[in-house]
Amino acid sequence: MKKSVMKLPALLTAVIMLVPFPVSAEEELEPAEPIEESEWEEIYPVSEYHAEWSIGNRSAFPGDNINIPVCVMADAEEALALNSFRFGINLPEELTYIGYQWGSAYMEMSQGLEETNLEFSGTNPAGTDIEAMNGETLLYLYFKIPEDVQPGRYPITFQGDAEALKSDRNSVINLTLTDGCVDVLPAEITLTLGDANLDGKVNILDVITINKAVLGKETIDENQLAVIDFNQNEKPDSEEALAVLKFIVGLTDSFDMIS
Ligand SMILES: [Ca+2]
Ligand SMILES: [Ca+2]
Repeated sequence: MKKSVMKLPALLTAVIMLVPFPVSAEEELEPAEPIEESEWEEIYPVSEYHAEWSIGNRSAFPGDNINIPVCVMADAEEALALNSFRFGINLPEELTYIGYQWGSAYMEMSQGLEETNLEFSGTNPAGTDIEAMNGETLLYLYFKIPEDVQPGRYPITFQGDAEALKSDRNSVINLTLTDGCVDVLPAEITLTLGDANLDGKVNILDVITINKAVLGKETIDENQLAVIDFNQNEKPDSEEALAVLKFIVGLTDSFDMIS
C-alpha cells in the first residue's frame, strides 16, 4: 500500500512533462541582456600588470658602428604579449642614426620622418604584435659614431607618452620607461684598471658604476668590463666594486688581490 502512494508523484511529473509548454515566438527571440559598462568590471575584474621597457647604454669610439638594444621586462606574460602599443624614441642628432631591427615579430610600424624622432606603433586585432620573453631584446637601434663628434654622453630617450595596451579591455599595463645613452669616448683613450666609467679617473663614480652593473641597473660594455673584471669571470661582481673602493681610500694599491 505504501509503495503505490510513493509512486504517484513520479507518475504525475511524467504526465506534466509530456504536455507541451506554450512558448510564444516573441519570448523565444528575446535577446540576452546586454552587459552594462558598469557591470563589466564586476564580471571581469581589472588586472594590473607592470612592464619595463629600457634602452641600453653603450660606450663607443668615434668611427664605431654600434647597436643599442631596447629590452622588455614584465611581471606577467599578459604584459609581454600586446595587441596594441605606441612609443617614440628621441635620437641624439650628433650621432648618425642608421636604422633599426625589430627581431622576427610581425608588426605594422610607422617611422618618423625626422631621424631624431622614431615612432613605433602596432595594432593587430587578430594576434599579438609585441610578444617577447622577459629580458629579451625587442629592438636594436643602429648608429655610426661620427669621427668628429665631441666625447661625452648622448642620451637616447623614450617619449613620455608611450602606451602599452592589451586587446583584453580589462587589463591595465603600467609602464616604466628607462632611457639609455651612448658614451662617446675620446679617440685616444688609455684603459685604466678600476676606471669603470672610462672617464680617465678612478673614483667613487666607478664604484657606483660597478654596483649598478651588478644589480642590473646599468649595462657595461667590453671596454668597461676589461678594466674591472679582476676575477676574470666576464661579469661585474660586488667584490670588484669593493676592490675599487679599497683602492680609492688607500687600503690597497693594486687590484691583484682577486684572482
Ligand atoms: Ca672613472
Ligand atoms: Ca668579475
